Amino acid sequence: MADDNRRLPPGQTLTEKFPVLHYGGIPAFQKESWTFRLFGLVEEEKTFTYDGFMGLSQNEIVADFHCVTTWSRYDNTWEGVASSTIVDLCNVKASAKYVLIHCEQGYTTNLSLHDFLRKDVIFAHSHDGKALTPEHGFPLRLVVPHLYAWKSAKWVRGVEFIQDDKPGFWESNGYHNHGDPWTEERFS
Ligand SMILES: Nc1nc2c(c(=O)[nH]1)N[C@H]1C(S)=C(S)[C@@H](COP(=O)(O)O)O[C@H]1N2
Ligand SMILES: [Mo]
Repeated sequence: MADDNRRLPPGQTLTEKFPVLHYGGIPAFQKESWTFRLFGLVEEEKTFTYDGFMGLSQNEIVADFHCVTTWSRYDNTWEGVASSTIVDLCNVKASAKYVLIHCEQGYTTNLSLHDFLRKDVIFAHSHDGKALTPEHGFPLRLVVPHLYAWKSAKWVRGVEFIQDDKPGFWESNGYHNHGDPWTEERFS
C-alpha cells in the first residue's frame, strides 16, 4: 500500500507479532483487593472496585502501537473505559494540568491533561476481542496511541491529577518527557 510509508513513523519497523516489554515482573492480580483510584487535584477522590470499574461505560478504539525500541503493530482493537469518562466522574480542578499514571510495583508515567484527554486514550481490559493476558497488562492498562508505548502503562491502578509536570519511570531514566513517534521524541 502506498499509504504504508506515511502510516509508519520514522525509524520504526512493522511487526505482526505482539512483543512483550516492561521493566520488572508480572504482578499478580487479586480481585478482592484491586482498586482503581482517582486522586490529587479533584473535587472528590474516587476509588473503584474491580466490578465497579468494569461497570463504567465502555468504548472501543482501533489504533496503531509504536514502541520506542522501533517495533510498531497496526490495527490493535482495545476495549475499555475512555479517559474522558474517568475525568467526568471526578470533577477535576481547573488547576490540574498534568496526570501521573500509577501502576503496580511503582511504575508511573506522566502525561499532560491535554494528551490524556485525546479521544482515543482508553483504559483497556481487552485487546483484539480477548481479555488482556497477564504479560500485556491484565486486568487493566492505559493505551495512549499517539505517543510511544511506554506511556501505555500496564497494570494501572490509578490516576493522580497534578499542577506541575513530574517525570514518570522511563521519563526519569532517559526517555523523552513527551514521546511523539512522528517527531522521534525518543530520548531526552
Ligand atoms: N507497568 C508498566 N507498563 C509498561 C511498561 C513497564 O515497564 N511497566 N513498559 C512500557 C513499554 S516500554 C512498552 S513498549 C509497552 C509494551 O506493551 P506490551 O508489552 O503489551 O507490548 O508497555 C509499556 N507499559
Ligand atoms: Mo517500549
